Amino acid sequence: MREIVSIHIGQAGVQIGNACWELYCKEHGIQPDGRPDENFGRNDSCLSFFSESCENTYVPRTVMIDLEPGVIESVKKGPFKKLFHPEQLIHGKEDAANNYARGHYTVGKEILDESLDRIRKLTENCEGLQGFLIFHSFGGGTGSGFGALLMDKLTSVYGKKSKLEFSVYPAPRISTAVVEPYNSILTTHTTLDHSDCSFLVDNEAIYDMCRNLGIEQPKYADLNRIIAQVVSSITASLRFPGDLNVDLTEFQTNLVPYPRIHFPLVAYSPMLSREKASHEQLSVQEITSACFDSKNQMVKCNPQNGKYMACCLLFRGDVNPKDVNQATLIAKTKRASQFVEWCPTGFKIGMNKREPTVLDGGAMAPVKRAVCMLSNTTAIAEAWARLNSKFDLMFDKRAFVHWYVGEGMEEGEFTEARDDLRVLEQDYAMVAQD
Ligand SMILES: Nc1nc2c(ncn2[C@@H]2O[C@H](COP(=O)(O)OP(=O)(O)OP(=O)(O)O)[C@@H](O)[C@H]2O)c(=O)[nH]1
Ligand SMILES: [Mg+2]
Repeated sequence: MREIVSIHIGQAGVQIGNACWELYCKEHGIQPDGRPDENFGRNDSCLSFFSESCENTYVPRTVMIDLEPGVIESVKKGPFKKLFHPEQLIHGKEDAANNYARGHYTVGKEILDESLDRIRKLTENCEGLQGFLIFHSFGGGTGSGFGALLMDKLTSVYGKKSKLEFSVYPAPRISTAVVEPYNSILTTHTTLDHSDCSFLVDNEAIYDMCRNLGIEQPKYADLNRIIAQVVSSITASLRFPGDLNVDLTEFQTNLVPYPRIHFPLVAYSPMLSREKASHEQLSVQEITSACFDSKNQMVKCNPQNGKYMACCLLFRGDVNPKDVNQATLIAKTKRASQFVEWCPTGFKIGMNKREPTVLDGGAMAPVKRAVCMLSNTTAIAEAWARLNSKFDLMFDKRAFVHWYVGEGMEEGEFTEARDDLRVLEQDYAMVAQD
Protein backbone atom coordinates (compact mmCIF):
# COMPACT_ATOMS: atom_id res chain seq x y z
CA MET A 1 0.00 0.00 0.00
CA ARG A 2 1.22 3.47 -0.84
CA GLU A 3 -0.35 5.63 1.83
CA ILE A 4 -1.03 9.34 1.78
CA VAL A 5 -1.33 11.42 4.93
CA SER A 6 -3.46 14.56 4.65
CA ILE A 7 -2.72 17.53 6.87
CA HIS A 8 -5.36 20.24 7.27
CA ILE A 9 -4.12 23.50 8.76
CA GLY A 10 -6.02 26.57 10.01
CA GLN A 11 -9.65 27.45 9.42
CA ALA A 12 -9.62 27.13 5.63
CA GLY A 13 -7.53 23.95 5.71
CA VAL A 14 -9.76 22.26 8.27
CA GLN A 15 -13.06 23.35 6.74
CA ILE A 16 -11.98 22.18 3.29
CA GLY A 17 -10.89 18.98 5.02
CA ASN A 18 -14.41 18.47 6.36
CA ALA A 19 -15.83 18.65 2.86
CA CYS A 20 -13.15 16.37 1.40
CA TRP A 21 -13.53 13.62 4.00
CA GLU A 22 -17.30 13.76 3.76
CA LEU A 23 -16.99 13.22 0.03
CA TYR A 24 -14.33 10.49 0.30
CA CYS A 25 -16.56 8.65 2.78
CA LYS A 26 -19.48 8.81 0.40
CA GLU A 27 -17.32 7.67 -2.50
CA HIS A 28 -15.96 4.67 -0.60
CA GLY A 29 -19.16 3.66 1.14
CA ILE A 30 -17.98 4.63 4.61
CA GLN A 31 -20.56 5.90 7.09
CA PRO A 32 -20.02 9.03 9.19
CA ASP A 33 -18.98 6.88 12.14
CA GLY A 34 -16.37 5.06 10.06
CA ARG A 35 -18.31 1.80 9.70
CA PRO A 36 -18.39 0.37 6.19
CA ASP A 37 -21.70 0.29 4.38
CA GLU A 38 -22.16 -3.44 3.84
CA ASN A 39 -24.10 -3.00 0.62
CA PHE A 40 -21.24 -1.14 -0.96
CA GLY A 41 -18.76 -2.95 -3.21
CA ARG A 42 -15.60 -3.00 -1.10
CA ASN A 43 -12.19 -2.37 -2.52
CA ASP A 44 -8.96 -2.07 -0.67
CA SER A 45 -7.65 0.83 -2.71
CA CYS A 46 -9.14 3.31 -0.25
CA LEU A 47 -6.66 2.05 2.33
CA SER A 48 -4.22 4.57 0.89
CA PHE A 49 -6.36 7.25 2.55
CA PHE A 50 -8.05 5.30 5.35
CA SER A 51 -6.64 2.88 7.89
CA GLU A 52 -8.69 0.03 9.36
CA SER A 53 -9.12 -0.01 13.10
CA CYS A 54 -9.27 -3.18 15.19
CA GLU A 55 -13.03 -2.63 15.43
CA ASN A 56 -13.33 -2.85 11.68
CA THR A 57 -13.97 0.83 11.13
CA TYR A 58 -12.20 3.11 8.70
CA VAL A 59 -10.13 5.97 10.08
CA PRO A 60 -8.91 8.80 7.83
CA ARG A 61 -5.14 9.09 7.61
CA THR A 62 -5.23 12.75 8.55
CA VAL A 63 -4.57 15.38 11.15
CA MET A 64 -6.45 18.62 11.48
CA ILE A 65 -4.56 21.41 13.20
CA ASP A 66 -5.60 24.92 14.17
CA LEU A 67 -4.05 27.33 16.64
CA GLU A 68 -7.43 28.27 18.10
CA PRO A 69 -10.09 25.82 19.34
CA GLY A 70 -13.28 26.99 17.51
CA VAL A 71 -13.03 25.27 14.15
CA ILE A 72 -11.65 22.02 15.55
CA GLU A 73 -14.34 21.97 18.28
CA SER A 74 -17.01 22.09 15.63
CA VAL A 75 -15.49 19.03 13.93
CA LYS A 76 -15.53 17.28 17.31
CA LYS A 77 -19.22 18.07 17.69
CA GLY A 78 -20.18 17.66 14.04
CA PRO A 79 -21.76 14.76 12.16
CA PHE A 80 -18.35 13.17 11.53
CA LYS A 81 -17.16 13.34 15.13
CA LYS A 82 -16.85 9.56 15.36
CA LEU A 83 -14.90 9.26 12.14
CA PHE A 84 -11.79 10.86 13.59
CA HIS A 85 -9.72 9.73 16.53
CA PRO A 86 -9.63 12.64 19.04
CA GLU A 87 -5.84 12.64 18.77
CA GLN A 88 -6.12 13.57 15.11
CA LEU A 89 -7.82 16.84 15.96
CA ILE A 90 -5.28 19.23 17.38
CA HIS A 91 -5.74 22.80 18.55
CA GLY A 92 -4.08 25.42 20.71
CA LYS A 93 -5.57 28.26 22.72
CA GLU A 94 -5.31 31.35 20.56
CA ASP A 95 -5.07 31.97 16.85
CA ALA A 96 -2.35 33.67 14.88
CA ALA A 97 -4.49 36.79 14.33
CA ASN A 98 -3.88 36.83 10.58
CA ASN A 99 -0.20 37.21 11.29
CA TYR A 100 2.31 34.92 9.54
CA ALA A 101 4.90 35.69 12.22
CA ARG A 102 2.63 34.48 15.02
CA GLY A 103 1.89 31.26 13.16
CA HIS A 104 5.53 30.73 12.25
CA TYR A 105 7.58 31.99 15.15
CA THR A 106 5.62 32.48 18.35
CA VAL A 107 2.17 30.93 18.85
CA GLY A 108 2.74 28.26 16.20
CA LYS A 109 5.88 26.89 17.88
CA GLU A 110 3.84 25.80 20.88
CA ILE A 111 1.83 23.28 18.92
CA LEU A 112 4.60 22.03 16.65
CA ASP A 113 5.87 19.08 18.68
CA GLU A 114 2.40 17.76 19.37
CA SER A 115 1.55 18.01 15.67
CA LEU A 116 4.73 16.24 14.56
CA ASP A 117 4.14 13.55 17.13
CA ARG A 118 0.62 12.83 15.85
CA ILE A 119 1.86 12.83 12.28
CA ARG A 120 4.59 10.40 13.25
CA LYS A 121 1.99 8.04 14.71
CA LEU A 122 0.10 8.13 11.43
CA THR A 123 3.17 7.52 9.34
CA GLU A 124 4.32 4.64 11.55
CA ASN A 125 1.04 3.01 10.70
CA CYS A 126 1.86 3.08 6.97
CA GLU A 127 3.46 0.28 4.99
CA GLY A 128 4.90 2.53 2.34
CA LEU A 129 4.20 6.19 2.97
CA GLN A 130 3.92 7.94 -0.37
CA GLY A 131 3.70 11.50 0.85
CA PHE A 132 1.64 14.29 2.28
CA LEU A 133 -1.22 16.45 1.09
CA ILE A 134 -1.24 19.78 2.88
CA PHE A 135 -4.31 22.01 2.91
CA HIS A 136 -4.08 25.60 4.11
CA SER A 137 -4.86 29.19 3.26
CA PHE A 138 -2.26 31.67 2.12
CA GLY A 139 -3.98 34.50 3.96
CA GLY A 140 -4.47 33.23 7.51
CA GLY A 141 -1.76 33.46 10.15
CA THR A 142 -2.04 29.76 10.96
CA GLY A 143 -2.41 28.59 7.38
CA SER A 144 0.52 30.65 6.16
CA GLY A 145 2.87 30.77 9.13
CA PHE A 146 2.30 27.46 10.84
CA GLY A 147 1.81 25.77 7.47
CA ALA A 148 5.27 26.87 6.38
CA LEU A 149 6.82 25.90 9.71
CA LEU A 150 5.33 22.42 9.58
CA MET A 151 6.38 21.85 5.98
CA ASP A 152 9.90 22.84 6.85
CA LYS A 153 9.92 20.27 9.66
CA LEU A 154 8.36 17.59 7.46
CA THR A 155 11.30 17.99 5.13
CA SER A 156 13.75 17.51 8.01
CA VAL A 157 11.94 14.46 9.32
CA TYR A 158 10.72 12.78 6.13
CA GLY A 159 13.36 13.94 3.68
CA LYS A 160 12.24 13.67 0.12
CA LYS A 161 8.78 12.19 0.73
CA SER A 162 6.58 14.20 -1.56
CA LYS A 163 4.52 17.11 -0.32
CA LEU A 164 1.62 18.38 -2.39
CA GLU A 165 -0.24 21.48 -1.33
CA PHE A 166 -3.73 22.80 -1.80
CA SER A 167 -3.43 26.50 -1.02
CA VAL A 168 -6.31 28.94 -0.80
CA TYR A 169 -5.37 32.07 -2.68
CA PRO A 170 -6.93 35.17 -1.13
CA ALA A 171 -9.84 37.04 -2.66
CA PRO A 172 -10.61 40.52 -1.34
CA ARG A 173 -14.30 40.02 -2.08
CA ILE A 174 -14.47 37.17 0.41
CA SER A 175 -12.06 38.14 3.14
CA THR A 176 -11.17 41.53 4.51
CA ALA A 177 -7.82 40.86 6.16
CA VAL A 178 -5.58 43.49 4.61
CA VAL A 179 -2.34 41.67 5.31
CA GLU A 180 -3.17 38.56 3.28
CA PRO A 181 -0.74 39.54 0.49
CA TYR A 182 2.05 39.70 3.08
CA ASN A 183 1.18 36.29 4.50
CA SER A 184 0.83 34.78 1.04
CA ILE A 185 4.22 35.92 -0.13
CA LEU A 186 5.99 35.04 3.09
CA THR A 187 4.56 31.52 3.10
CA THR A 188 5.22 30.96 -0.60
CA HIS A 189 8.83 32.01 -0.15
CA THR A 190 9.34 29.68 2.82
CA THR A 191 7.66 26.67 1.23
CA LEU A 192 8.89 27.03 -2.35
CA ASP A 193 11.72 24.58 -1.74
CA HIS A 194 9.65 22.22 0.41
CA SER A 195 6.69 21.74 -1.85
CA ASP A 196 6.74 19.41 -4.84
CA CYS A 197 3.54 20.63 -6.36
CA SER A 198 1.01 23.25 -5.25
CA PHE A 199 -2.53 23.53 -6.46
CA LEU A 200 -3.79 27.08 -6.01
CA VAL A 201 -7.43 27.53 -5.17
CA ASP A 202 -8.44 31.11 -5.83
CA ASN A 203 -11.46 31.94 -3.68
CA GLU A 204 -12.54 34.57 -6.20
CA ALA A 205 -12.74 31.95 -8.95
CA ILE A 206 -14.60 29.45 -6.75
CA TYR A 207 -16.99 32.17 -5.63
CA ASP A 208 -17.87 32.87 -9.26
CA MET A 209 -18.36 29.15 -9.89
CA CYS A 210 -20.86 29.10 -7.03
CA ARG A 211 -22.68 32.04 -8.58
CA ASN A 212 -22.78 30.21 -11.91
CA LEU A 213 -24.32 27.27 -10.11
CA GLY A 214 -27.11 29.58 -8.97
CA ILE A 215 -25.97 30.12 -5.38
CA GLU A 216 -26.74 33.76 -4.77
CA GLN A 217 -24.65 34.36 -1.70
CA PRO A 218 -22.01 31.68 -1.56
CA LYS A 219 -20.72 30.70 1.87
CA TYR A 220 -17.51 28.89 2.73
CA ALA A 221 -19.42 25.60 2.85
CA ASP A 222 -20.48 26.14 -0.78
CA LEU A 223 -16.96 26.98 -1.86
CA ASN A 224 -15.60 23.99 0.00
CA ARG A 225 -17.97 21.54 -1.68
CA ILE A 226 -16.64 22.59 -5.06
CA ILE A 227 -13.06 22.43 -3.85
CA ALA A 228 -13.68 18.95 -2.43
CA GLN A 229 -15.02 17.78 -5.76
CA VAL A 230 -11.85 18.90 -7.47
CA VAL A 231 -9.58 17.46 -4.77
CA SER A 232 -11.46 14.20 -5.13
CA SER A 233 -10.80 14.12 -8.87
CA ILE A 234 -7.13 14.85 -8.38
CA THR A 235 -6.76 12.15 -5.74
CA ALA A 236 -9.11 9.57 -7.33
CA SER A 237 -6.22 7.77 -8.99
CA LEU A 238 -4.68 7.23 -5.56
CA ARG A 239 -7.90 5.86 -4.07
CA PHE A 240 -9.42 3.71 -6.81
CA PRO A 241 -8.02 0.86 -8.87
CA GLY A 242 -8.27 0.70 -12.65
CA ASP A 243 -6.43 -0.31 -15.81
CA LEU A 244 -6.25 3.13 -17.30
CA ASN A 245 -5.67 4.73 -13.97
CA VAL A 246 -2.61 6.93 -13.98
CA ASP A 247 -1.08 7.62 -10.63
CA LEU A 248 -0.81 11.19 -9.43
CA THR A 249 2.96 10.91 -9.18
CA GLU A 250 3.12 10.15 -12.86
CA PHE A 251 1.12 13.27 -13.64
CA GLN A 252 3.42 15.20 -11.39
CA THR A 253 6.46 14.14 -13.39
CA ASN A 254 4.84 15.57 -16.48
CA LEU A 255 3.59 18.69 -14.78
CA VAL A 256 6.71 19.96 -13.10
CA PRO A 257 9.56 20.63 -15.57
CA TYR A 258 11.58 22.67 -13.04
CA PRO A 259 11.29 22.40 -9.26
CA ARG A 260 10.05 25.95 -8.76
CA ILE A 261 7.56 25.91 -11.64
CA HIS A 262 5.20 23.72 -9.67
CA PHE A 263 1.85 25.51 -9.66
CA PRO A 264 -0.49 23.74 -12.08
CA LEU A 265 -3.71 25.43 -13.09
CA VAL A 266 -6.70 23.25 -12.27
CA ALA A 267 -9.93 23.26 -14.26
CA TYR A 268 -13.00 21.10 -13.73
CA SER A 269 -15.96 20.26 -15.89
CA PRO A 270 -18.92 19.97 -15.91
CA MET A 271 -19.93 22.56 -13.34
CA LEU A 272 -23.59 21.87 -13.70
CA SER A 273 -26.42 22.94 -11.40
CA ARG A 274 -29.17 20.49 -10.53
CA GLU A 275 -31.73 22.52 -12.51
CA LYS A 276 -29.70 22.56 -15.69
CA ALA A 277 -28.59 18.96 -15.43
CA SER A 278 -31.96 17.52 -16.32
CA HIS A 279 -31.58 19.04 -19.78
CA GLU A 280 -27.96 18.21 -20.44
CA GLN A 281 -25.77 15.17 -20.57
CA LEU A 282 -22.44 16.42 -21.65
CA SER A 283 -20.28 14.42 -24.02
CA VAL A 284 -16.60 13.69 -23.50
CA GLN A 285 -15.84 16.22 -26.21
CA GLU A 286 -17.93 18.92 -24.53
CA ILE A 287 -16.53 18.47 -21.05
CA THR A 288 -12.98 18.39 -22.40
CA SER A 289 -13.28 21.63 -24.30
CA ALA A 290 -15.03 23.24 -21.29
CA CYS A 291 -11.79 22.80 -19.35
CA PHE A 292 -10.29 25.51 -21.51
CA ASP A 293 -13.09 27.89 -20.56
CA SER A 294 -11.93 30.36 -17.92
CA LYS A 295 -15.22 29.90 -16.01
CA ASN A 296 -14.06 26.42 -15.06
CA GLN A 297 -10.59 27.41 -13.82
CA MET A 298 -9.68 27.40 -10.15
CA VAL A 299 -7.46 30.46 -10.55
CA LYS A 300 -8.33 33.67 -12.34
CA CYS A 301 -5.82 34.07 -15.14
CA ASN A 302 -5.88 34.01 -18.90
CA PRO A 303 -4.09 31.01 -20.45
CA GLN A 304 -4.25 32.74 -23.83
CA ASN A 305 -1.67 35.17 -22.48
CA GLY A 306 0.68 32.38 -21.54
CA LYS A 307 2.21 29.18 -22.81
CA TYR A 308 1.43 25.64 -21.76
CA MET A 309 4.24 23.39 -20.63
CA ALA A 310 2.11 20.37 -19.88
CA CYS A 311 -1.46 19.29 -19.86
CA CYS A 312 -3.05 16.37 -18.03
CA LEU A 313 -6.66 15.26 -18.29
CA LEU A 314 -8.12 13.14 -15.52
CA PHE A 315 -11.41 11.62 -16.61
CA ARG A 316 -13.76 9.78 -14.37
CA GLY A 317 -16.99 7.92 -14.92
CA ASP A 318 -18.54 6.74 -18.12
CA VAL A 319 -15.90 7.54 -20.73
CA ASN A 320 -14.44 5.31 -23.38
CA PRO A 321 -10.89 5.57 -24.70
CA LYS A 322 -12.03 6.22 -28.27
CA ASP A 323 -13.99 9.36 -27.31
CA VAL A 324 -11.19 10.49 -25.07
CA ASN A 325 -8.61 10.13 -27.84
CA GLN A 326 -10.75 12.09 -30.21
CA ALA A 327 -11.48 14.87 -27.71
CA THR A 328 -7.80 15.10 -26.84
CA LEU A 329 -6.79 15.26 -30.46
CA ILE A 330 -9.13 18.21 -31.03
CA ALA A 331 -7.84 19.99 -27.94
CA LYS A 332 -4.25 19.34 -29.00
CA THR A 333 -4.75 20.67 -32.50
CA LYS A 334 -6.47 23.79 -31.21
CA ARG A 335 -3.84 24.57 -28.60
CA ALA A 336 -0.66 23.39 -30.28
CA SER A 337 0.53 26.93 -30.90
CA GLN A 338 0.03 27.76 -27.25
CA PHE A 339 2.62 25.24 -26.09
CA VAL A 340 6.21 26.19 -25.34
CA GLU A 341 8.49 25.21 -28.17
CA TRP A 342 10.84 23.14 -26.07
CA CYS A 343 8.15 20.75 -24.95
CA PRO A 344 6.17 18.31 -27.12
CA THR A 345 2.44 18.95 -27.12
CA GLY A 346 1.76 15.88 -25.08
CA PHE A 347 -1.46 15.39 -23.22
CA LYS A 348 -1.29 12.91 -20.41
CA ILE A 349 -4.54 11.07 -19.87
CA GLY A 350 -5.97 9.19 -16.92
CA MET A 351 -9.31 7.41 -16.77
CA ASN A 352 -11.16 6.23 -13.77
CA LYS A 353 -14.30 4.14 -14.18
CA ARG A 354 -15.98 5.34 -11.01
CA GLU A 355 -18.38 8.15 -11.77
CA PRO A 356 -18.25 11.30 -9.67
CA THR A 357 -20.27 11.42 -6.46
CA VAL A 358 -21.81 14.66 -5.25
CA LEU A 359 -22.37 15.81 -1.70
CA ASP A 360 -25.84 16.14 -0.25
CA GLY A 361 -27.01 19.71 -0.05
CA GLY A 362 -24.63 20.86 -2.74
CA ALA A 363 -25.64 22.74 -5.85
CA MET A 364 -23.71 20.50 -8.22
CA ALA A 365 -25.71 17.96 -10.13
CA PRO A 366 -24.79 14.29 -10.17
CA VAL A 367 -23.27 13.50 -13.56
CA LYS A 368 -22.12 10.39 -15.38
CA ARG A 369 -18.73 11.74 -16.32
CA ALA A 370 -16.39 14.58 -15.41
CA VAL A 371 -12.89 15.68 -16.16
CA CYS A 372 -10.28 17.58 -14.25
CA MET A 373 -7.53 19.26 -16.19
CA LEU A 374 -4.16 20.00 -14.64
CA SER A 375 -2.09 22.20 -16.86
CA ASN A 376 1.19 23.91 -16.27
CA THR A 377 0.72 27.27 -17.91
CA THR A 378 2.86 30.35 -17.53
CA ALA A 379 -0.38 32.35 -17.30
CA ILE A 380 -0.59 31.43 -13.64
CA ALA A 381 2.20 33.94 -13.06
CA GLU A 382 -0.57 36.55 -13.32
CA ALA A 383 -1.73 35.38 -9.91
CA TRP A 384 1.72 36.09 -8.48
CA ALA A 385 1.91 39.45 -10.19
CA ARG A 386 -1.39 40.46 -8.58
CA LEU A 387 -0.22 39.51 -5.10
CA ASN A 388 3.18 41.07 -5.58
CA SER A 389 1.78 44.44 -6.51
CA LYS A 390 -0.56 44.42 -3.50
CA PHE A 391 2.39 43.54 -1.32
CA ASP A 392 4.41 46.43 -2.77
CA LEU A 393 1.68 49.01 -2.19
CA MET A 394 1.70 48.28 1.53
CA PHE A 395 5.35 47.50 1.97
CA ASP A 396 6.52 50.70 0.28
CA LYS A 397 4.92 52.46 3.23
CA ARG A 398 5.99 49.75 5.67
CA ALA A 399 2.32 49.48 6.60
CA PHE A 400 1.46 46.79 9.20
CA VAL A 401 5.06 45.60 9.31
CA HIS A 402 5.32 46.38 13.04
CA TRP A 403 2.89 43.52 13.81
CA TYR A 404 5.36 41.09 12.34
CA VAL A 405 8.44 42.67 13.87
CA GLY A 406 6.60 42.61 17.20
CA GLU A 407 6.52 38.81 16.94
CA GLY A 408 10.24 38.62 16.46
CA MET A 409 10.44 38.71 12.68
CA GLU A 410 13.01 40.80 10.90
CA GLU A 411 12.03 43.30 8.24
CA GLY A 412 14.66 41.71 6.03
CA GLU A 413 12.50 38.62 5.70
CA PHE A 414 9.90 40.68 3.87
CA THR A 415 12.46 41.92 1.38
CA GLU A 416 13.94 38.47 0.92
CA ALA A 417 10.52 36.90 0.30
CA ARG A 418 9.51 39.61 -2.12
CA ASP A 419 12.77 39.22 -4.06
CA ASP A 420 12.20 35.49 -4.31
CA LEU A 421 8.72 36.05 -5.76
CA ARG A 422 10.16 38.54 -8.25
CA VAL A 423 12.51 35.82 -9.39
CA LEU A 424 9.59 33.38 -9.61
CA GLU A 425 7.77 35.77 -11.94
CA GLN A 426 10.95 36.02 -14.02
CA ASP A 427 11.30 32.22 -14.05
CA TYR A 428 7.84 31.98 -15.58
CA ALA A 429 8.64 34.66 -18.14
CA MET A 430 11.78 32.77 -19.08
CA VAL A 431 10.20 29.37 -19.63
CA ALA A 432 7.58 31.04 -21.81
CA GLN A 433 10.32 32.54 -24.00
CA ASP A 434 12.59 29.57 -24.52
N1 LIG B 1 -12.29 28.34 0.49
C1 LIG B 1 -12.26 28.65 1.78
N2 LIG B 1 -11.55 29.70 2.19
C2 LIG B 1 -11.54 30.00 3.51
C3 LIG B 1 -12.26 29.24 4.45
N3 LIG B 1 -12.05 29.79 5.67
C4 LIG B 1 -11.23 30.84 5.48
N4 LIG B 1 -10.91 30.99 4.18
C5 LIG B 1 -10.00 31.98 3.57
O1 LIG B 1 -8.75 31.85 4.26
C6 LIG B 1 -8.18 33.13 4.51
C7 LIG B 1 -8.13 33.34 5.99
O2 LIG B 1 -7.40 32.31 6.55
P1 LIG B 1 -7.93 31.29 7.68
O3 LIG B 1 -7.71 29.92 7.13
O4 LIG B 1 -9.28 31.67 8.13
O5 LIG B 1 -6.92 31.61 8.82
P2 LIG B 1 -6.16 30.62 9.79
O6 LIG B 1 -5.27 29.74 9.01
O7 LIG B 1 -7.16 29.97 10.70
O8 LIG B 1 -5.21 31.62 10.59
P3 LIG B 1 -5.53 32.58 11.82
O9 LIG B 1 -7.01 32.55 12.06
O10 LIG B 1 -5.01 33.90 11.41
O11 LIG B 1 -4.77 32.00 12.95
C8 LIG B 1 -9.09 34.12 3.80
O12 LIG B 1 -8.57 34.33 2.51
C9 LIG B 1 -10.42 33.41 3.77
O13 LIG B 1 -11.22 33.87 2.72
C10 LIG B 1 -13.00 28.12 3.99
O14 LIG B 1 -13.66 27.39 4.73
N5 LIG B 1 -12.95 27.88 2.65
MG1 LIG C 1 -8.22 30.88 12.30
